[in-house]
Amino acid sequence: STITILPELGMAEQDFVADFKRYYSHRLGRDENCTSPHYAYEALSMAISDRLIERWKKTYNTYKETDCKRAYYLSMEFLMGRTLSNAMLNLGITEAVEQAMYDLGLEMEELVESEPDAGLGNGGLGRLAACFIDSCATLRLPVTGYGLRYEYGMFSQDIINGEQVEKPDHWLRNGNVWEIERPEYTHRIKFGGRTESHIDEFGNKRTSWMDTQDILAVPYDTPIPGYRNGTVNTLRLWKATATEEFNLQEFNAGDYAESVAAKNTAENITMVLYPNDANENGKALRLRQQYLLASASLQDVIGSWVGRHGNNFSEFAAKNTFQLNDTHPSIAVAELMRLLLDVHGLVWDDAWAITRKTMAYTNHTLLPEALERWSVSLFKQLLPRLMEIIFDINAHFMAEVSAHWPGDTDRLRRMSIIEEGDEQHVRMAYLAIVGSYSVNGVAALHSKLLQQGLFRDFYEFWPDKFNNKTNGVTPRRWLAACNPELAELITATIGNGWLTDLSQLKKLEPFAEDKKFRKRWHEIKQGAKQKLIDYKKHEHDVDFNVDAIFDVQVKRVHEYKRQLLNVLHVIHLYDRIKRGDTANWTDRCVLIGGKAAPGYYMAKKIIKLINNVSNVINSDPDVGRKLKLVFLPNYRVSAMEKICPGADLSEQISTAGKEASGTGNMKFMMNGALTIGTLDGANIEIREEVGDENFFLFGLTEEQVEEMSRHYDPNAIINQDEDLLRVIKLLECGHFNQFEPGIFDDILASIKSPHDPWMTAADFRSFIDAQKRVEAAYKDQDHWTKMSILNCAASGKFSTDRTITDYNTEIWKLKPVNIDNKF
Ligand code: 26Q
Repeated sequence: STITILPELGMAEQDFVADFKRYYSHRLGRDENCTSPHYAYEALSMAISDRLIERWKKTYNTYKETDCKRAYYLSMEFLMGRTLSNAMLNLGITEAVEQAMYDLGLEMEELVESEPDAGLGNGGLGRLAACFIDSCATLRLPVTGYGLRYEYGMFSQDIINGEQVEKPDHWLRNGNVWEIERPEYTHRIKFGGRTESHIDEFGNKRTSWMDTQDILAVPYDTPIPGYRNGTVNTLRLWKATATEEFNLQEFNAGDYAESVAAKNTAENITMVLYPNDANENGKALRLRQQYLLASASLQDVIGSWVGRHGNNFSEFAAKNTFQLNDTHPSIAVAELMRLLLDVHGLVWDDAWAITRKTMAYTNHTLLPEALERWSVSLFKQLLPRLMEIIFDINAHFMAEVSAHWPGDTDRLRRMSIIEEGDEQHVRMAYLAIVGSYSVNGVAALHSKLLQQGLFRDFYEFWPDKFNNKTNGVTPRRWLAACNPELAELITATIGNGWLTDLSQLKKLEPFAEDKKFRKRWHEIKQGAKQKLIDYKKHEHDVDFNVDAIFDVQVKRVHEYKRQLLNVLHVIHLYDRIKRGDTANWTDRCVLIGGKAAPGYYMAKKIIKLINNVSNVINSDPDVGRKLKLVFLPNYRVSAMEKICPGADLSEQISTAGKEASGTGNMKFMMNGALTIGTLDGANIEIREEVGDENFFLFGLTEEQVEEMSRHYDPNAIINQDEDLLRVIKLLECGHFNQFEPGIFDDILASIKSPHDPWMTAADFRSFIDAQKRVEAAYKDQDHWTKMSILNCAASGKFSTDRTITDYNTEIWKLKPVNIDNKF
């Protein structure tokens, strides 16, 4: 087939192939003797990247010329994964390129697989940022992502003797063909030093921040193409480098080697992503990273503003808005004040009015231990001017509160941005709330709990600031690209409108009653399961059968996510097999994957337990094909793209009230998995959309968890439940750690503790019963397929196109910009 690619740009197929060949042989200097697919991947990516550049410049210039209102998504994490397939999909050239590569004797899949993941994030929050910027581009919204260009992304996970071993992820080793360095937009970032104040000619207090040790922030831009719409937005990531004079000073003193070595201090700032998905408190390097992101991004936006409007900021808030991805970049509130006051000469009230109309804050967690606090002494040392400004913001804010509630000193203490105690701390969430015009949670339950619990006082003060934006995922990557067979069936059935309006999946609903359609749906699901088996065969010699339930839990390993509850269920199934209690058995293959924060002791123990249980079960001839347990090492974006099409059952089993939203739950649903889940985060909304009859609900509600935690007695629960008692006894007698005595004692103690905040024992019975309903349902394959179709059909709400449309209509208020190009 001769498929023409974008002839207007001189991008016909023959030109494309010529470009590919030229890059391969002349740019990269390879020939037919080169066996590594990596260079073919690079040459192909360069040829494709060329096809984005015209649109990118056009988009950039259109935003500038129209002087439209713009939004900036500030995030310490952008978990982008791979770029190649996504770029081809959004340009609409997937099939043409595949054919062209095939004609050259190249296997597309091999090229795609040789791209490293851009793992610049921990999990949900980072991947959400990536899905958001995809949807912004597709919705033609003028939104720029600002983040950090970590030299090392999320560590890669090896499992050795059942334990997690972290390996650094040097993802940039072979270069990155998708980024463009733009040294012309470098900004200077100050650290340390001291401040000095004086009164200016108008009687205003003015402050200088001096004797600082500066570093430079250099931007690297990645194109973010919309879905076949001509828009190409920008993800701008900052790299820290040393300043010129930083070296020179030392050089003049004769310490050449010292001065070159000192460069490291500066460049270390963006060296590595912090691999904790909860707060790692108090690390100075982390605060430096956060300030670098905030300051460089704000200077970038303000610099371009001043270029167009001079020092007139009267329209700044009407034309610019910053969305803060959790508190990680929330020092931007104080930095915007500093830039407006100290650099651009505004007075306090004007600067504060602008700041408060410009910043918006998204919260992603209710866990109190995950809330960011910085010690005032560290803050002062690293960022003295910022600390002063935060104290001033707090003084003004405290005056506001006491005007509203005169004499309520306890309220002042509770709401203060500065927490008093042995040592003073800055409460970053409060700084974000006070400095923002919008505060949102990421699912309905989560937003409600924020208002009634964590941020109750603030909600009482400013009810209109608070709102909910239920998360989503981009259907381009998480359905169209990762599951092309299912996507093709959907398009053949209801047309291709669903790609940009996922609510159209509703049109699949009647086809759940269509026998032929169901047969095809089932074939595709089984095919995806087989592919998953083949993919896993590389690493495991476990033989799992395609007719078993594929029961999947992939996410960061955390006690609140309760991978432990999942393992207890697996041990219970094993125990049933050993006791011969296998009437009406349904074969099951349990897949668990996820990384533990390197310093999280219990999470690492849980990984070890999963692997030990897996070894015992998978090698027991009594068990055979009835049950398998597999730990999937190094779970990451590109692994999820292979996993989610092949899942039958999605495990979303967090303790109610603890998972803010979850987004893996949405990817699985879109790909036709059924959910077994608690009433937590977005699970509640998933169940609402699909109906209780197509969802396996279990467990305590958030209120019941709260209530029970006051008189929780796990030992009584264990003793009253034969099945649980046997599971606990198997663990206690060391059945899964025959040669490693005592290694699971702490896990056992946590289950039995009346202070176990995750209430694993409390939900065991209800979980086991729900799993029984799963088994019964899976026996009726045809009915299961119906439910699978209905899950996909009901997943329309969980597109980030919907989420971003809500952010835009209720918070940002941007107008879509048509990039009028004929290509
Ligand atoms: C903070 C300080 C120092 C070092 C690390 C951190 C840090 C880094 C990442 C704290 C938290 C995170 C990530 C949190 C996260 O991913 N939260 C998840 O966000 C998803 C998107 O909204 C939700 O769906 C999940 O429920 C939530 O757990």
